[in-house]
Amino acid sequence: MIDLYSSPTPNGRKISIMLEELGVEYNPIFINLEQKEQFSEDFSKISPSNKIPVIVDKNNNQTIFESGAILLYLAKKYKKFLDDDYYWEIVQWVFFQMAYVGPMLGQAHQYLYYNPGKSKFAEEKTKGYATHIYEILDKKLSEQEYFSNEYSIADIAIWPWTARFERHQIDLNNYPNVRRWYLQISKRPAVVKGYNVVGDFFDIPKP
Ligand SMILES: N[C@@H](CCC(=O)N[C@@H](CS)C(=O)NCC(=O)O)C(=O)O
Repeated sequence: MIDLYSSPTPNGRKISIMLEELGVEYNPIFINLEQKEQFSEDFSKISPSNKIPVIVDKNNNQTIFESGAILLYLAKKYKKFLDDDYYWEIVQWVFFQMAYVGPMLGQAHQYLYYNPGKSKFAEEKTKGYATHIYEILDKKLSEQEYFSNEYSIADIAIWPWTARFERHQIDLNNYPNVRRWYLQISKRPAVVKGYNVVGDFFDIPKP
């Protein structure tokens, strides 16, 4: 059994989607970020950065924080969604998500969605980053169906962030290849199930 500490956010959803895709038995535990449960003494012991997601694999007593590391751990353990022949292609897109897509779109949400009007500079800067990110995603997806030869942890890492397109003010209709990929992945039963496992439930946004 794997315990998943999570919240209904892009980083949390990556892991519930992965676990659903793997068909692994897991126990989702809601960490209510609004109520600051991430700072509780117990949670701090398994999450040094006080952030979700975290997994505790009870089978071997392995605790892991950071969603990219968790995806790599699960892919390696269950030998799925990380094809050896395409290992570096997949890993580079996972790192691209971790280092650029997540941090920049996360900042865009702060300035464009939660705090509009506070800093014109930050709004323009993060809008520019969001546009750049979608241009990169759209180009790659114009060349192939997924971020690698087949559906992989790269898609699982990136997709939940694109599901927040409204918050970073991106019209998916301007990125036809991302739109095609986004809608295709939205229909996967594991994605539909993994989208809502803790906290309030939401519909998957449609462009
Ligand atoms: N790089 C981390 C980022 C995790 C992260 O930012 N989690 C957010 C939710 S999506 C969080 O727990 N925020 C709570 C806080 O910052 O207090 C990962 O990918 O796991």
